Amino acid sequence: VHDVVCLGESMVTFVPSVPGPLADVPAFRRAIGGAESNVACTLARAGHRTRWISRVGSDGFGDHLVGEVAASGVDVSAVRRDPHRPTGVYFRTAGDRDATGAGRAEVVYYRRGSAASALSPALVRREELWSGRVLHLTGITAALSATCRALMRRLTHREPGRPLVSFDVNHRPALWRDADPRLLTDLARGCDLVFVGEDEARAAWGLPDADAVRAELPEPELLVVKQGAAGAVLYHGTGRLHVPAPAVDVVAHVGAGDAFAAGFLSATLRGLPPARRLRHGHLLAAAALTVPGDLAVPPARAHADALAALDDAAWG
Ligand code: KDG
Repeated sequence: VHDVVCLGESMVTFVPSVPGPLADVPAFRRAIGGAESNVACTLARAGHRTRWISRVGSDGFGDHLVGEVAASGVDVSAVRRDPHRPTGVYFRTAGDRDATGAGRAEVVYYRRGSAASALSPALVRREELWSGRVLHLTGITAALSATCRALMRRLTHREPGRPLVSFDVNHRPALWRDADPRLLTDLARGCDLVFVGEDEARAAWGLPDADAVRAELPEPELLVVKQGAAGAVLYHGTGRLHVPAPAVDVVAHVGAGDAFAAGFLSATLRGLPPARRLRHGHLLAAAALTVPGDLAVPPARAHADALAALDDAAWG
């Protein structure tokens, strides 16, 4: 049995050798990306038993992805190879900003028709999905194809015996040009634990702040609204708890949300109280924020526990 099962597409990522607009980048370094496998890898590195469920092509990029995720200690036995469709890839700028320091990072996906976009209710086995205490999903999957949307609807349908279903909204504007991101609200309503950034809630749903998100999403037992450098708010039942984030020198935001989810899930699996869960989320996010890639080495558990036990005055 696993602690956490994560389902979603991962891609080979090409990270530029130099900063600046993609049009000017002469060479790229190969890395891996994928929100759900990031969560699985981070949790595995933090000592949890995790599984990643996905599809990749029968190609070298698929070999590389599966090998890298397995090397983090994740069970990849439920990852299937598709002989007809390729592994998705994507390119992005090196930091969060363009060369002038002004614009947003550029992200270009080559994932339409990918192996993972063929994920569907018929292609995933329930015993593999439900083999953990937690099933972790993200809104990215819902944007990939009609069959992926059908799978997400199925997985977020409340039914007896299912594990705790965790959902990170992960609104990626580039994937929602032809679809209505309010679908993400419907999916979130069927989950037990939901993560969303205040900025995402504004962009995807037009909601102004954390309390407005809770008013829109009263169903999940646990709702975490992340407020960037200001911290995060946890709504649990009728409770509301804000915990500030430690100040860090940000190198790149990519992967920080996934690390936050991993930290929060780890502390939840360990039965830690609500404030500690948020703090473990912040600590793992801080590690990810200070490296250029998606994945960081999480702090040792004893060290993270000692930091999470400091009182509020030491935080924020
Ligand atoms: O959360 C990080 C992810 O955004 C990145 O790894 C790529 O999964 C990815 C996506 O679809 O954007």
